[in-house]
Amino acid sequence: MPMTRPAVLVARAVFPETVARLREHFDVDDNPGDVILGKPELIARLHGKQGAFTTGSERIDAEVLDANPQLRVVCNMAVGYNNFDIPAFDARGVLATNTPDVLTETTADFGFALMMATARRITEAEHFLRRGEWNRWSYDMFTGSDVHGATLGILGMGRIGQAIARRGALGFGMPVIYHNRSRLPPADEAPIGARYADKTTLLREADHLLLVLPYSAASHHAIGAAELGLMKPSATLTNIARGGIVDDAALAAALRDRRIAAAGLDVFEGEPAVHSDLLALPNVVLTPHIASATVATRRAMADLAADNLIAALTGGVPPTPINPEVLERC
Ligand code: 8YV
Repeated sequence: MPMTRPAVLVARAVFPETVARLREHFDVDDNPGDVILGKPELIARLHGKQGAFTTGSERIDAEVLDANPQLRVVCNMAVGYNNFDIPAFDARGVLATNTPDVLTETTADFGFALMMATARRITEAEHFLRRGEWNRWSYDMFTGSDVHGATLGILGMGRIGQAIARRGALGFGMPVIYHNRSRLPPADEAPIGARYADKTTLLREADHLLLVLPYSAASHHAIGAAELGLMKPSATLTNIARGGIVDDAALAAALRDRRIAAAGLDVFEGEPAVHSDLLALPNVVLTPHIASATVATRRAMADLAADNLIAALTGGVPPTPINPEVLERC
């Protein structure tokens, strides 16, 4: 009698090689047309599936899990997992996995690039040139603020935050100040000269502030009008973490009134929609959630999500579980 293979859903289009690899182990229901599945379609497509390969766009909550009690594991192709209701996973013994580490350096490169583009007004200047408005040099044309030697502020000092701090301290001679739920051990602070501070001090002292903290109810609108009001008028703010950490309407008002100099945003509240006030402003660099988007890193993320799915459903040890305590029930 042939053994029945587990069935899995690959919720979004991914590398054909990843799907082919999953087909070696599973009956795969994939989504090559990359249709975004609303909750009813997601629930329906998960029927009969033991596993799922998801991205940040699929919300997996109690309703989805209860409608699919056969589901044993959901593997996110992302390090962030605010699209998962982890207590609901825990309560039902469903394993959740993510893709840490493989995207750290790539995401840090992008965060630094976005901060530099923001400080040096690169996209604003490019739009000016493309509009055909460049007809002479002038002493103050697109003057921005220096990155080298400026104070780099980091809110959320996890793996990506530390990778950005290394770039700033070692490559650009930036004093680094940070705030995080927990302070780094001295051995991690010392090589980059990172100084731990309370959030108010961080906001007051940073010349370039980068947000690299996970989204949760606690970090919702961690940067709003009051926080922006503490920042230097010459400061920049860069968000590569998650939409919702910044109050986008308050940020747009602060940028419009030049209460801070500029912002770089890769993530937005309610993305892919972008607040219309932000779209109208010149002093904000806007990118469509691409911080991890290099070919090699997206491939590594897909491979790691697939490794997790295969291990979880074939008796192996998933490399990067979020809630390992449920593993024995998987
Ligand atoms: C993903 C991300 O591209 O890993 C994360 O948390 O934000 C990005 O790298 C996105 O979440 C799609 O899954």
